[in-house]
Amino acid sequence: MTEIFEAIKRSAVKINEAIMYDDTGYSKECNSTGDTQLKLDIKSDIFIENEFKKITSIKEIVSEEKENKTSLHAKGEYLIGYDPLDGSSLLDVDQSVGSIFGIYKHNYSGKNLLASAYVVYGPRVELVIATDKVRMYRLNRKDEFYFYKEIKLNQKGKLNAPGSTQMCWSVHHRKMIDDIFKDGYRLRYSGGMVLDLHHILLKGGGLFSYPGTSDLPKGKLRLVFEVFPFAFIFEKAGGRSIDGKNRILDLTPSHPHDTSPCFFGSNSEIDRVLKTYE
Ligand code: P6P
Repeated sequence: MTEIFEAIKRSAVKINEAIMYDDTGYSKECNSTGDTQLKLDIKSDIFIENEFKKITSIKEIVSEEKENKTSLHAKGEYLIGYDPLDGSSLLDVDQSVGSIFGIYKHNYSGKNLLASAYVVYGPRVELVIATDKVRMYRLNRKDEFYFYKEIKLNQKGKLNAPGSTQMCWSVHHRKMIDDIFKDGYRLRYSGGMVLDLHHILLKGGGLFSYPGTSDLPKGKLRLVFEVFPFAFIFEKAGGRSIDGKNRILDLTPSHPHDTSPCFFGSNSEIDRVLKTYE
């Protein structure tokens, strides 16, 4: 699997340079969800696919930017689901964005997720890889990633990142979010999942929520490319991730682009969600 992480590092350097200096405008294409694609969405996806093509242990990949799976090497053992540039709609306001990767075997279910990783393109470029533990790396002046620290969550945090359209929240979800703020939690929400979850992970805990709402009953975030990889990371860091009732990693999507309501956090905050949603 090491060669996969090395490929992610190489693509991260190229994507970061493209973010810094290339055209942040829209292309004439749409992705499978009907979102108009940024030129950088397409470019990032190509960088990553070209790196993964070189690795014979990868059997198949599926990108958030493409409807269908791409077969690579018939004898490969790994399947990779990835979001090449999550939060790219924030690039025009110079907001940190990221790439997310899930490395699976057999199929794209939560129980078959072997490892995950994400890259944050911000003032620095930071890479987080979760296998047995969660390890964070930073990019140096020579475009090399060096180990910086292990990430661990406390039992309880101080940050609250409430996603989705508030006018579409259920009554019980709104009360839970309000109660958390009444307990003194700080609002930290950028609209970019990678930065918002990275923030909670590095600050030791809290709650990120993207619930089912009246406009999006199954939530907005995609299981294979976004939710499973971060659920794996939060659990390996000592936290948890649920859909309001079930453990996220116990879920099996019927389609790679399936979405799910999702909550990521420290144990204390996830217990609070379970009580609210039971
Ligand atoms: P909302 C970005 O478009 C994204 O997919 C995630 O990165 C982010 O967490 C979410 O959407 C934000 O959605 O509805 O809160 O603006």
